[in-house]
Amino acid sequence: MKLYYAPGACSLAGHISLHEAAIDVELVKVDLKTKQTEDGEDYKLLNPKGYVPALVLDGGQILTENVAVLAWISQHGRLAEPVGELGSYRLLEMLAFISTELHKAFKPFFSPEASDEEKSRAGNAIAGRLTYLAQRWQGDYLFGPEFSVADAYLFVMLLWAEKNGLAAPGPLRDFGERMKQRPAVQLALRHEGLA
Ligand SMILES: N[C@@H](CCC(=O)N[C@@H](CS)C(=O)NCC(=O)O)C(=O)O
Repeated sequence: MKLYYAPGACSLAGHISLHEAAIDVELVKVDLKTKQTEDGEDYKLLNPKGYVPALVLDGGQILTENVAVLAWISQHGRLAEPVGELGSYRLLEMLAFISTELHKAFKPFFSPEASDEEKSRAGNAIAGRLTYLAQRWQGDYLFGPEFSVADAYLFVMLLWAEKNGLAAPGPLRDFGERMKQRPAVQLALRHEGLA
C-alpha cells in the first residue's frame, strides 16, 4: 500500500490513521507545486485531481478524498467508531463536517492572492466551527475515550490553525496536546519532518 502525501498537508490525517491501525504503508512525497513525486514521476498520471491524499491499495486500486481514505482506514484497520445504531454514519457526519466546513475554510490561508479581509472572514468561520466542536466536547477524543480517524483529521486542522495564528478553544488545545503524545502521531510527524 502507498500513501501519496505532502508534509503537513491534509494527507497527514491518513498517515496518522495508518500508523494507528498498524497498517504497513510506503510513503511517497508529492511536490504540490510541480505535481512531481519524489521519484520524479508525474503525480497527475496517478491522480488526475493533482491533490493529496491518494491511497494506492494492495490490489492496485486508488482511493482519493480524505473522507473516503479515512473511512477505508477506519474500517480496514478496525479503528474505533462511534457506538450505537448510527455509529458509522456519525463518523461520516464528522468527517464531512471537518472536510467541507473546516478544511475548505482554510483555503484563503493557502492562497497568495487572498486578501486580508478574506483571511479574516475565513478565520471567523473557522473559529465558529471550532467553538461548535468545543462546546460539545465530552471526553478525550471527538467520540469519547477512544481515538477515531476523525481525530486525526481534526488534529491536522488544529495544526493549521496554530500555524496561521488562529486560537483554538481550550478543550481543543488540550486535545491537540493529547494527540501529540500518541506514538502514531509522533511517528507521522517525524516522517513528515514536522516533529
Ligand atoms: N477534496 C480533497 C481536497 C484535498 C486537498 O485539499 N489537498 C491539498 C493539500 S491539504 C492539496 O493537495 N492541494 C494542492 C492542490 O490542490 O493543487 C480531499 O478532501 O481529499
